[in-house]
Amino acid sequence: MKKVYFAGSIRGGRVDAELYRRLIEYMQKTAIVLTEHIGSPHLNLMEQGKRDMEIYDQDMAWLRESDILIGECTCPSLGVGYELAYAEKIGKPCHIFYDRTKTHLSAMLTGNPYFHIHPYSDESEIYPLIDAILN
Ligand code: 6IA
Repeated sequence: MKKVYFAGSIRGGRVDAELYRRLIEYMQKTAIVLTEHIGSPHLNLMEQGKRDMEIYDQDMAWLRESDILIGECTCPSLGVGYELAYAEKIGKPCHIFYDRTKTHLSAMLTGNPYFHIHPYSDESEIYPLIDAILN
């Protein structure tokens, strides 16, 4: 089974947390999702300090361990942007999903041919694409 690093906004905003949870649950049928906490409704966003260093170290280790990064980028997140750049640097394939009816993606992503970008206008379009990516 492929190891997926799923990236989604945390401090950038949790409006899409439920969507992340559904996507993660779906991917877990055929893959190992290293970052399943991204879909958790219980993250404490205000926690600060030393723990951030552990989060960073753990996430970078998971990213190096992963086979592929899948990001949901409708809700802009500095952390996800950072992860995408790091993933490119270490050569991990990156698939980016965003709802084209809700946002315009950064030119730093759409302008970089390294990234596989999948705009969608309905969530149902995502699932067959995930099937294709994970097989
Ligand atoms: O800038 P953001 O917080 O929106 O960045 C989100 C991205 O950074 C996600 O794709 C995660 O992989 C990573 N990330 C950011 N915060 C955490 C985290 N914190 N735990 C794991 N990965 C994270 C837990 C709660 C925290 C706010 C104290």
